[in-house]
This record gives sequence, structure tokens and C-alpha cells, in this order.
Amino acid sequence: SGQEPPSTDLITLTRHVLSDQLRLGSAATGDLTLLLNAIQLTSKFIATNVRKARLINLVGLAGETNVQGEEQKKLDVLSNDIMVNALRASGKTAVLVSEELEEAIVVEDLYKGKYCVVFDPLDGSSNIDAGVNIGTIFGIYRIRPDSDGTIDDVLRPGSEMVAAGYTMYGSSCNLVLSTGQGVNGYTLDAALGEFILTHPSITIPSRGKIYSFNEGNAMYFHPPVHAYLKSIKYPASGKPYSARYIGSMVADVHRTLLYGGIFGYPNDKKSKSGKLRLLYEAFPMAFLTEQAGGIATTGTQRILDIVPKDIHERCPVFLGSRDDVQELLKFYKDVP
Ligand code: AHM
Ligand code: MG
Repeated sequence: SGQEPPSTDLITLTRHVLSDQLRLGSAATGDLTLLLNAIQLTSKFIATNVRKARLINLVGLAGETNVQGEEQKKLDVLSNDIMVNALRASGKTAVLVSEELEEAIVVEDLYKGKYCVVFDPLDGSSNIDAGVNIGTIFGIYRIRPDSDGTIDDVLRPGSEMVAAGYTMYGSSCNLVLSTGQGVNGYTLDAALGEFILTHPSITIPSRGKIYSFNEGNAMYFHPPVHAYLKSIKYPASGKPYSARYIGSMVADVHRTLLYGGIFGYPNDKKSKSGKLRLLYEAFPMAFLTEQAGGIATTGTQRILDIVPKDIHERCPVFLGSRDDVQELLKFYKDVP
């Protein structure tokens, strides 16, 4: 009996990504590693602010100004500024797209690099005040070989992303990342200030027992979604599925990657294209899902095949365990 001694050989995110790059040999310049370092830093910075914000909210009923009399920035705006500043300063980016910014940022020549980052700096922000998990979602493209960095470098299918991931600010701070060779999860060790590899090679179970939809929208859902949900709630044999819906995409997808099942945000009679944003919500999560062995679809199309026309466009999302999503797809094929 007795416990294992603590590890003296920690695998940090940087070490892990570097060893990947070394394996890739000559093609790798280390630029992606440096960019991912900048992203890690923003996640740590946002994580501390998320923790502080709760305290400020608890004591800060006096209004929107802090003790210095400065206006308190909303956490999502603050997170956006943190990311824009760090990504620009990394010298590795050419184009930045944020949910918080109407227009894409084209990085000035002094700082210009060869990657484009699309991100939602703080997703699920309606959950902040309740202390529920929130997260940052990001996707990374390399600029096209002939480009100086324009909006066309990000109006490309998600399958062309070179990396994607999210950071979840929850009971622990977790960064989940894919550079196209599977999915790995890291947990922030606050004392070290490092993300440590804790979830190597995440693979979605081929079938789960959980469905994750906002069924409050059921009266707007289309027939295939109704029929599918009915089939898992009133199965001909076996147990019905459990419902879990946090309303924070990062948290709902994180659980789906680890436990399996299906997450869905369909288009419906009210939201013609659904709610979630293609570029910096659906694409990164679809990328991770596929890399973990799952499926991500709109119901009629593979999400990663969509060619975006607008940086802020929306798309329907169903993702998760292979068998579960395939079952949903049958309803899309068979139910008029
Ligand atoms: P946000 O970008 O305004 O935070 O909205 C995105 C969030 C996702 O995290 C989550 O999956 C979804 O909205 C929940 O929407 P709803 O409250 O309609 O169920
Ligand atoms: Mg969002």
C-alpha cells in the first residue's frame, strides 16, 4: 500500500508542445510554441481575473466603480483586451478575430507573424455572477503562403486550422489543446504557474449516456431534433439518457469529451442558424471533437467543412460520441 511519491518529472504544456515540434523535425520553427505560450499566459491572466471578479462582485454592490474611482471593466471586455495585447505582442500573429470585436484586427508590420487566431475571450459570460464555469475558446490558422494577413486568411474551413483549444475556468483551470495529433488536457498548477499534462490523449467514449441541449427551446426545435430527443428519453429498451446542460459551451463540451454523450445547439424556428458562432466556437470545438474520435455536425454537414462568409456567422452544432451523433444523423436523414 502507500501512496506514489510525487512526480519529479512534470510535463508542462510548453515541454509537451516542444517535444511534438521536435518530432515533426525541420518543418517546425518554434513559432507555434511561442504563440501557444502567449495563449497560456492569457489564460493564466484571465483565470486570476475571473477569481478576483467574484470577490469584487460580492463586495462591489456599490456600483460600477472600484476604490480608485476607475470604471470597472466588464470581465469579457477585460479578457478580450488581455488576449489582443498578448497575441499582438507575441510577434507571431497576423490576423485576430474576437467575439468582442466587430472587425478583425490586422496586426501591424512591426509585430506581424504568420498565424491567425480566432477566439472567444470569455464564453458563457452569463454564468459569471453565479460562479459557474466559463472559458476561453481559440482556433489557429497559418496565413496562406502568399498572404500578408487579410480577413481571407480566416474565412477558411475549420479543417484548415493548425490548432484549436479552450481553457476552462472552473474548480480547476484546464487547458485542452489539439495541434492536429490528438487532444491533450493540462491543469494549471497555480503555485508553479504552469499547465501540467493531466489528461494525455483524450478520447471520447464511442457512446455516452448524457444529452446536453437547452430544451427550454424545445417548442422551436425542428422535427428531427424532437424525434431524436424522444428516442433517448423514451428508449424502446434500456435506460433513458441523463440531461446535463450548463449553458457554458466550454463546460458542456469538456464534459462531453471526457464522459461522452451528445451536446447540441440546433438551429430552430426562432434562431435560423442556431446561436453558436462558427469561427471561434463551433470550429475549435469541432476540431477537438474530431481529434478525440468524435463527430461534429450541423445535422446536414460536417462542421469543419463549412466555408465561412462572415467572421461572426453562426451555425447549428451537434457534437460528441460517434454512435450518439450518428444516431442523431439518422433522424436528420429519415424525419422530414
Ligand atoms: P455567449 O458567447 O454570449 O457567452 O454565448 C455562448 C453560450 C455558450 O457558451 C453556450 O453553449 C450557449 O451560449 C448557451 O446558450 P443558451 O443560454 O441559449 O442555452
Ligand atoms: Mg461566446
